Amino acid sequence: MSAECIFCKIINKELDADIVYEDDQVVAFKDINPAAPVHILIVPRKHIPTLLDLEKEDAELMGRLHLVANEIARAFKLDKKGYRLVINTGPDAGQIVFHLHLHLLGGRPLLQTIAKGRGV
Ligand code: DGP
Repeated sequence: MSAECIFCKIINKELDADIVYEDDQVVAFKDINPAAPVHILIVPRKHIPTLLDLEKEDAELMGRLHLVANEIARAFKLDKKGYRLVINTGPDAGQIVFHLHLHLLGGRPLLQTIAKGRGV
């Protein structure tokens, strides 16, 4: 855990968030500034700043994050029409919170672009 990290604070319940899923390795909560009707952030409890900081030992954890995404997608009834996962990595991608997270977006047709922003 990192003392200054807002997602670590959410994970440790020091900061409020609308948590929709948690287990021993993963926590998921609604994005404070949603870009789609369903916009959930899926985060590992382990503080990994960016995808570039992944280590070999994190391979299984990355798989779990994706399985959790499917579970949440089904719970929010996105499994028929689908959803998008986005991982912003570093400043050029617009990453603002340096604790690895998957954006799960769905509930409306998303533009055929991989760009970040309101049109994701
Ligand atoms: P990014 O680092 O750009 O991949 O996105 C970070 C996202 O985190 C952004 O969409 C807004 C969201 N966010 C930032 N601070 C908070 C917070 O305190 N609570 C919640 N629920 N979401 C936050």
